[in-house]
Amino acid sequence: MGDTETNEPRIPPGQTVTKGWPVLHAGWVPTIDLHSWRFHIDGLVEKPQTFHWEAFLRLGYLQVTADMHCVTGWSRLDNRWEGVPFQAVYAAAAPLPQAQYVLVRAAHGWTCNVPLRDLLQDDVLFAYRHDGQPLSAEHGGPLRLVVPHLYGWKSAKWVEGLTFLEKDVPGYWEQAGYHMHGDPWKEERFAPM
Ligand SMILES: Nc1nc2c(c(=O)[nH]1)N[C@H]1C(S)=C(S)[C@@H](COP(=O)(O)O)O[C@H]1N2
Ligand SMILES: [Mo]
Repeated sequence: MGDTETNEPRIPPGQTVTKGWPVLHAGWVPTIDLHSWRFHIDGLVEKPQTFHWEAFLRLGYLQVTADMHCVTGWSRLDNRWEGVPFQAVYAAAAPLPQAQYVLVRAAHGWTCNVPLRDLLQDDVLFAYRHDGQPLSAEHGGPLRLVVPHLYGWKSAKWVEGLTFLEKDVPGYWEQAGYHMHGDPWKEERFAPM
């Protein structure tokens, strides 16, 4: 004891802990073949780039244990993610100084927007394993983004690429009225009226 952090709440306001792992997404689960899988980086970068699966995995490795908070009200605790750290992808992307936001692109044209400073936190990764198992297709396999400190909809499943931008542009749920940032501790669920 004597640790000041023990008094910090573990669960953000308005959330309820779930034991299972709900599956939540718009549209259908895509079938993705690793041989034809590609990851594209474009926008405000020194040079647009495309990675195949092995090249992407070679960028780095990170293991993170983190809670997941869905805006619909459930929280799943202690998810053990393994994957490629965002910071390694950032370094490979060589974004230009004007880049401040990222539009994350996923299967079927689904997108979400995230400020670059949020993605650059130490625990943000592109995950291909969860709780010691390969990430299943329904949970975003072969590869999903994980941004633990924002609501789950910023953790894009079936990621296909990143577009670096100077100005923030709304993604799929953000166009439908969800918050541009999505901090569960501030209950940034919906765009301010
Ligand atoms: N491509 C894509 N990623 C997505 C979504 C989506 O609709 N499409 N939904 C998000 C939402 S709202 C949440 S809460 C999490 C849920 O992840 P899970 O289904 O693995 O629990 O995925 C996020 N990633
Ligand atoms: Mo969600």
